[in-house]
Amino acid sequence: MALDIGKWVQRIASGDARSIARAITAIERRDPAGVTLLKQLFRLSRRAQTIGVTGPPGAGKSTLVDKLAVSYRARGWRVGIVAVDASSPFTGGALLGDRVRMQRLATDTGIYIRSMSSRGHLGGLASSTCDAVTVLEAAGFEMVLIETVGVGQGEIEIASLADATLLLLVPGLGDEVQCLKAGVMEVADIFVINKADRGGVEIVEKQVTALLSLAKRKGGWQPPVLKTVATSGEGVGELQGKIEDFRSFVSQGPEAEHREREKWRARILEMLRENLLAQAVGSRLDAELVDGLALEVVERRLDPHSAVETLMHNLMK
Ligand SMILES: Nc1nc2c(ncn2[C@@H]2O[C@H](COP(=O)(O)OP(=O)(O)OP(=O)(O)O)[C@@H](O)[C@H]2O)c(=O)[nH]1
Ligand SMILES: [Mg+2]
Repeated sequence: MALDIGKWVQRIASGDARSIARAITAIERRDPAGVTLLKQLFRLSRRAQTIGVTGPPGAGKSTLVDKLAVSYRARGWRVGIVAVDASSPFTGGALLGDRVRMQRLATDTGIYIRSMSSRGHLGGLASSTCDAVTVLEAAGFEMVLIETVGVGQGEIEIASLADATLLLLVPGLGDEVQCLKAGVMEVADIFVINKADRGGVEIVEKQVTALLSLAKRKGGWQPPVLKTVATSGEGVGELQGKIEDFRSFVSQGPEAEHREREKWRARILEMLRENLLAQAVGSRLDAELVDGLALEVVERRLDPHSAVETLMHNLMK
């Protein structure tokens, strides 16, 4: 059946959940219709506030995101949730958990939940997530919560694209806190120690505070370290207060005007990079040549830099 883009756009704008779901599926599949759709949706969309929630598997991200969503909803906001790879292989039952919460929240059209797989995004996971946010913005959602497992670089990048990024930690992480500082520590605006009802909270708190005191933040924002019990909602109100504080800090900062432009600049260049690569790999790049070069690199007859030079030369011809 031929798709009427105009009708599709209209239905999304009216908030129709099935049309939104189809749009996000088209984005995930890199369906060309998805791009046509996105162009029209972008002009309709009004910027939503985005909050990235990241952290290790099972830290309580979904539970906290639900609590935040319900609370923002109670303030009259329409809230979208994008959970990237909600069914992490580490925690198994997460998918079932997501179904249960979808049932609970699905009766309210002011809340929309969507899971996206982190696998198989040719065009880049961050791009797909940004596009999904555009769809939700066009559908009138004013707040979008983005949940990612803070493991891969791509996931960390997504969380860092949000207006505010929360990093969830839990007691008993031990040495993992040390590992985390490599990538996620830098992008987190607010640190949340969840499962504060469990023992060992002070230890994580000390570790995080110690790490934070070493890093001087750009713009002078000192990321707060908060404690929550996502299951009971304890500390969630305070967390929302800090999110608000951070937002006003950013909006009053000297780089406030540039921030948005810089964000889009980086996004556009990243999209260009993805496009150029897709084009090269798709049509003009000789797969056999790449295989041959890879083999030469394996056998140490060629270094990877020279291999790329050969490919560039080949593409420019
Ligand atoms: N005791 C305690 N349990 C919690 C808390 N928050 C979440 N949990 C439980 O921890 C488990 C994992 O919670 P999720 O919200 O699914 O965690 P997640 O970080 O989204 O997990 P993945 O998406 O699979 O990485 C669930 O059984 C929750 O009920 C908390 O504050 N205290
Ligand atoms: Mg989850």
